[in-house]
Amino acid sequence: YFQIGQATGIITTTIDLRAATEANIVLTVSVTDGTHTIDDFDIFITIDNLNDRPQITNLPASVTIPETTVGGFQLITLTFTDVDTYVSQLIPTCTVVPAGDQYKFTYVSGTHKIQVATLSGATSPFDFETTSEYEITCVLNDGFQNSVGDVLTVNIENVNEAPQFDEVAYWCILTESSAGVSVCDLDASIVDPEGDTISSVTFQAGNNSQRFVYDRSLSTVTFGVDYDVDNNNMPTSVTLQLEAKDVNGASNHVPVYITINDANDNTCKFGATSV
Ligand SMILES: [Ca+2]
Ligand SMILES: [Ca+2]
Ligand SMILES: [Ca+2]
Ligand SMILES: [Ca+2]
Repeated sequence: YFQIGQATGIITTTIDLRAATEANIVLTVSVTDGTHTIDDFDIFITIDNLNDRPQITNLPASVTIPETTVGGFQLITLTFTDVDTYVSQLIPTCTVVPAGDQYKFTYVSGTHKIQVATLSGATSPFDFETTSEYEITCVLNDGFQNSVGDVLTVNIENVNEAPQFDEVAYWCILTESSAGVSVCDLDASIVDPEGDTISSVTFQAGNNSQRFVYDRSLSTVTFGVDYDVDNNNMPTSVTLQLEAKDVNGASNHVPVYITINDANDNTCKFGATSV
């Protein structure tokens, strides 16, 4: 903090003492004429009214949120103290580890809140399977001193996610036939985001679903009964819900629009013709 002028013997400060963190300092001054040295001269310096470090009083802390948490969720409201501040406003600088994930969090300076950032599409920025913990380190600076040790640990909790279909809907065209004869291919790809085993893929009950069968291994639909549309026996279009469920019980479903064409399977009736 101090230096002495070799020619003048005047001791002056080398820093702004508001940046000093030690109140009691001993300077040992030595003088030499080239032959003899006197070095038993101590100067005891006390810095009065030392600038206190600013503090974030409610950090360190940790919070746990599910991986489905969306933007705007408030993680913490920071509280500050500093008895001697040399800036107009205390504003923390917060950095996130992993470093590439800074965009997932925002600090609102008006309310001192750290919250989950709002991403486009209102999706959650979190994925437990990718990153399960973040560390947000915040530093307050009062113009000369920094706060220390202020970390918010954000733990991400796993949520079981349902299997996902590669399309929002599927279409299928069948021709009336006996059970299992006419077939359409949905070409559906169904995956679980966490890699869980998908335990079942079936049509939900209702709307004639018992008349149709989905084959998981081929991703095809066929009739479960002998299907006949003539005389309005059975409908020519049916919308079913194809449901996929994972081993942990999460399920998801999409509509399958089925059209059943009439086959030329009834005897024609000829009227009188003339040539
Ligand atoms: Ca201070
Ligand atoms: Ca996930
Ligand atoms: Ca998950
Ligand atoms: Ca799952």
